[in-house]
Order: sequence, then structure tokens, then C-alpha cells
Amino acid sequence: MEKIRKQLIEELKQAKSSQDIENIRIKYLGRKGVITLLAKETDFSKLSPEEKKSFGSRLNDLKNFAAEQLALAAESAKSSDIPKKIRELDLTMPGGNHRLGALHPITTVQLELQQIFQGMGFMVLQGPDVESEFYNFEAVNIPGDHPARDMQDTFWLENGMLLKTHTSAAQVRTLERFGAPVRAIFPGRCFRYESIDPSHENTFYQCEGLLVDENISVANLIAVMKTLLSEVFRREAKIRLRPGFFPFVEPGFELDLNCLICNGKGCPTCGDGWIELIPCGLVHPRVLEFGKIDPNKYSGFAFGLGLTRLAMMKYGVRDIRLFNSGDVRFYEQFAASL
Ligand code: FA5
Repeated sequence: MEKIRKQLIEELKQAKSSQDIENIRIKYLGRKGVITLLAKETDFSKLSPEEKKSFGSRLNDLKNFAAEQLALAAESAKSSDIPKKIRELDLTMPGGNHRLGALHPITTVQLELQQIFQGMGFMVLQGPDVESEFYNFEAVNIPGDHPARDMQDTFWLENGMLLKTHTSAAQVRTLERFGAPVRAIFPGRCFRYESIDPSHENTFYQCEGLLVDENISVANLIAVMKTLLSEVFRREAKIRLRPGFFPFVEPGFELDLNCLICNGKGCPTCGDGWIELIPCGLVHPRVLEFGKIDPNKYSGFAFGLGLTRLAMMKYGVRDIRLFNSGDVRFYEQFAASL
């Protein structure tokens, strides 16, 4: 019996799975098991009453011992049947370090602008990227033979449509849809077939603004521009206003920002210390007419803010090409701005 006990312990040590334990159980305690047979095959008639008693009690102990050890082994084998990966999973461990995504810096600035203008009662609209020649050019007073068409080299599509060269393309769409009075901004992507450098991209963002109401003058335009700049930069930004020509405004202005990268000294990003940021002016009466608005009753202002350039100034990005580079090392730096 002592030999059986030792052998059982040894076999249980070697067992690797529940199935192994079950096989051992059958081998020892099954109907033809070693311990079962020991009880069955012993000829008790040959034993003295003393021996019978002692043998019976030891056999019982062995049976109980075997049953107990098998139960314990079966219990611990249950966990070793679970795949190793799961067994080693410690649910009490602190979570791993997940990297936070980041909004694209242009999206961040766009959302900020939307908030500022919504605060002044402007709607936020969106025009299509694929635009008709009519809305992109003619409706904003740039007929086919107008030299201003050369200012915006255009990606033409085979079907006669084009990729919008400026967000002004949605001006007349907005007037047609909402009439007057109206105040809206329409941020969007613009495309121009031009060579790229630190401050020019062929795909960039603008944010158009349009306000039409009775008695709107340049004073209203300047007040809105001032609010915009002070809220975006949260400090006094040096600007200059100079006359600018755009066929869809009269008078027209160029609002330039003193370059925040070189503090106006002049650098590869700005050239002469100033960066063209917000061309603007009073909406030309022809544009109002295209939008079925009576220019004798209504006037308005419009601006076409260079959103990508604004992001450059706000974050000190020296080269506009980084925005479209797809370089994660660049984008990751904006994770904190979430
Ligand atoms: C226009 O596109 C006019 N539609 C703006 C306008 C709207 C004037 C309403 C008056 C009233 P312009 O081509 O200058 O204008 O572009 C406007 C701004 O977009 C520029 O000041 C500049 O900040 C930005 N921009 C223009 N071209 C590029 C470019 N290639 N890459 C990056 N930004 C550009």
C-alpha cells in the first residue's frame, strides 16, 4: 500500500491536464483500479481478525488519501487547462499607456474660429469642393475674360467643373439660400495650381465670412476683424490695413499680420515681415445682385481669412508644407492642444 501511495503521488506530479488526472483516477480508483482491485482480490479468509481490521483500516486510509489527492490535483489542473496567455493576465495591473490622438492643427484653429463667430451670431456653413465656374468666378464678379482669373490658377476638371480656388465661391450660394440679412462663415479647402514654397500650398484652407444687412460699413468690418484677432491670439497682434483689389468687394483691403515667427524682421516664411492674412472689403453690389439681394437696401462685408496661414502664425510653424506632409512627428506635437 505504501508503494501504491508513493506511485500515485509521483504520477500526480507528472500530470499536466485534467485528462491526465482523470486517467490516474481511473487507474487507481476505477472499477478495475489498483486500489479497488486490492480490496477485491485480497483473500480476507486467510487473515486473522486482527490482520483483517488493520488491513481494512489501512486500505480505507489509502482510498481516502487517493480520492483527496485526486480532487486537489483536478482543481489545480482546471487552471492549467486555461491558455497560458489568459492565465498570466493580471486584471489588477494598471492599464497600459495608450497614446492620445490629436486634432490636426488646422482643425483646432477652425473650431476656435467657429466658436468665436458663433458667439457673434454667425452660422457655420460649408460649400462644395467641386464647384461650378459660375459660383467660383462669375457670381463673384470675375467674368471669363477678367485678368483676376489669372490670380488664382485653377485645377479644371474634365467635365468643366473646377476645384474651388477660394471659399468666396460659397458667397452667392449663401445669399441665394438665406437671403438678407445674413451672417455666416464657411471654412473650407481651396485648391490652386501653383508652385509651393514655405507659405504657399496647392491645397490650403480659408475661412470665408459674409455679413449682409442694412447700413453695414467698413467700421463694422474692422470691429469684427479686431474681435477675431484679439480672440485668436489673446494678445495685441500688430496688423496693417492697405488697399487691396478683388472684383467682388468695393472698397477692398488687405489685412496683413506682422509675422509672429520673426516678429516682423523678415524671414523665409513671410518675406518682408508681413503676412497676408485676411483680404476683405464691402460686398460688391454686383455680387448682391447675383444673390438676388437689393443693393439699394442692403450692404455687407466679406473676408477670406487664410486659415492655414493663421495656424502657422498661431503655432509658429515656419513651413506651410508640414500641414499636408502626413508626418506624424509633426502632428504629435499638437496632442496637448486637445
Ligand atoms: C482670395 O482668395 C479672396 N477670395 C479673399 C477675399 C474674400 C477677399 C472676401 C475679399 C473678400 P487671396 O487669393 O488673396 O484672396 O487668398 C486669401 C488668403 O488665402 C491669403 O491672404 C492667404 O492667407 C491665403 N492663401 C492664398 N493662397 C494661398 C496658398 N497658395 N497657400 C496658402 N494660403 C494661401
